[in-house]
Amino acid sequence: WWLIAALLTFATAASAETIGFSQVGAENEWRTAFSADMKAEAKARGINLLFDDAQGSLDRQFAAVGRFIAEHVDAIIIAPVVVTGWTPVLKEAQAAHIPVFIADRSVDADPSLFVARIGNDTNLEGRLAAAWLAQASRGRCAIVELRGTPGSAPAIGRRTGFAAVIAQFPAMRIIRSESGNFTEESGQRVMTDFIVSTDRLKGVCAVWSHNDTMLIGAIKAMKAAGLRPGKDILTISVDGVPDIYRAMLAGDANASVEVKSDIGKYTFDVVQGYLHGRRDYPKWVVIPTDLHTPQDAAQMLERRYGP
Ligand code: GYE
Repeated sequence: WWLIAALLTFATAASAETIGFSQVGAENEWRTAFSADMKAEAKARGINLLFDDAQGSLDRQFAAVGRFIAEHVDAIIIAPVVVTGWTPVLKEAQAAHIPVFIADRSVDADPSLFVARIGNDTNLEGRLAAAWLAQASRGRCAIVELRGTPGSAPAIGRRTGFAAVIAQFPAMRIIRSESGNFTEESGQRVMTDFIVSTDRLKGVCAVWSHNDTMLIGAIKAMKAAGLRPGKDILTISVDGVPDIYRAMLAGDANASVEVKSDIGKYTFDVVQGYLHGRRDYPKWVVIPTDLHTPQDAAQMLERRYGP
């Protein structure tokens, strides 16, 4: 019997997949929730996950992917910091016959260099945000914009989508726009500058932030200046993290476009399906998105993160 047991152990060990995952960093609550979900999902599926946190550095990402290739992993998942620069490293993986999957953010590279991207529609997020604001402001609004990390897919897509919709409304315009790098501190700092440079947001009707976390920082800056976000200044942001629902319930925020962070299941379904022989995946496996307001903030908090 020990022979059978030994063979069984060997068979299970041999079938456990080793998958490398190069993650952007840990810049905010959305990102850390995504990392935690990927780890939990890999564990539940018996995947040996090699996790690398690039701390926002593209060079660190390239180095991590290089290591995964050298270690002959079964597959590589990349959540790219920025869209550019990926061709050489993707070609290296292809030459080593290791399939690559792009998760969350997109890349600007020949699609034949990766199997599929599993991720959200950042342009749609920008359009949804602008459509909400057009309604809430009746199409008249001077906007300050907090942008995400320069060169990152969500900063590009959200800005473009938002701009396309407000272009339909002659009385809606962006009067200030600055990057807050998707972090709370930068969001707070940039908003403090906006408050000074616009004489305490005089005439400003809304803050549009490429993510919730920067807006949380901006809310702090506005409150510190005696302004009333969520009341005198409309807010609209993206992600749907717990803190934004709490801010909505406190009356400090008005709306957020949800981007799911528990996307490990979507990602590993595709990666494992591919490793087991499925070949009919589209290049883009879309993760759906929707918009939430104080009306359903309590439900959202409960649904996603427990009481
Ligand atoms: O919105 C932001 C994070 O790529 C969708 O990155 C993601 C974005 C998310 O830093 O909070």
